[in-house]
Amino acid sequence: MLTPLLTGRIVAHLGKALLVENNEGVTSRCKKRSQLEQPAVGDYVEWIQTEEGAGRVEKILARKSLLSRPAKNGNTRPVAANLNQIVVILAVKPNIDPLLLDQYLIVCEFQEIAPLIVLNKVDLLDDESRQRTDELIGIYKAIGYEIIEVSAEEKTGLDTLRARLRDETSILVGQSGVGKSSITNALLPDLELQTKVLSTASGLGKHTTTATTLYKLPEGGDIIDSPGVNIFGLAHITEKTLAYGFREIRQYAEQCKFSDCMHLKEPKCAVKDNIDTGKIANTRYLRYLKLRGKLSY
Ligand SMILES: Nc1nc2c(ncn2[C@@H]2O[C@H](COP(=O)(O)OP(=O)(O)OP(=O)(O)O)[C@@H](O)[C@H]2O)c(=O)[nH]1
Ligand SMILES: [Mg+2]
Ligand SMILES: [Zn+2]
Repeated sequence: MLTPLLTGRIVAHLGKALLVENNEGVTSRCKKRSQLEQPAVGDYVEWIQTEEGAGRVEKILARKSLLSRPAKNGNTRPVAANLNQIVVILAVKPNIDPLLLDQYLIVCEFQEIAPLIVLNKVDLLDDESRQRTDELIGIYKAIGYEIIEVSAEEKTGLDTLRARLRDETSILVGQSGVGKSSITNALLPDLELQTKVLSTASGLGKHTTTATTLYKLPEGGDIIDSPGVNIFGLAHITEKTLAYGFREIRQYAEQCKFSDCMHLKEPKCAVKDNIDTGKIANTRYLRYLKLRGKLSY
């Protein structure tokens, strides 16, 4: 019997199994054809049904973008496909890790995926942490990054966030515990329902953020909740190209005397000059050096 090819989208990656949602919003637990490359959440696919609620992914349709993370032996593993926004979640607790923040932003710059920074747990801010946080996020605002303040707990700032997520496909990233799942929950009134659908299909019995999962927003658009690990490193980025990932460094690099200036000790370096004028934050420059050191190692 000839089984018809169906279209669908991968909405969760559960280790061995993939959850594929069809055009009617029904999910099936699928394997992939053995020769097929690794699919990612967000991929549009062609698949066939092999039994009730189960199937096999046959083909991955052309991707608009792909976010990967480093895997064993210098390989990369796809995390999410067809994104157009990366939402970096910061929180008062755990402490903000600016080096990790910069790494996420570097990936956004290289992949030309729009970044959005969200500061969660603002309900926990006191005078001292407010001042410390303002100093840090002020640096990012000054170079054009948008920062939205929310509290998933007290449900503040969520309308502003909703407006920025509408009609986009966004992945939420950040350290474990910053509140990615809590924000996802707060944005989805029917998350319980969506979770149930996924849990039944996955057979896991409960929702867990060990799996990257895509949810549909009621206003339109999708958000992908991912596990809180450092999910993407600096794959494909070299010492020579790193400066491109720091937008303010990139801006001044054009004015350096040498076109291959690394902004270290070269004469007439516009980057170093603008650290002195305060146009480039020294803390960002120091992290550029630190990451550069890591890449050369
Ligand atoms: N006070 C406060 N606590 C929050 C807020 N948002 C989340 N939390 C708490 O922070 C903890 C971690 O939240 P999660 O949503 O599980 O964090 P996550 O980023 O999904 O973590 P991983 O799945 O491990 O990556 C939970 O105990 C939440 O209740 C907030 O706005 N304010
Ligand atoms: Mg989570
Ligand atoms: Zn320079």
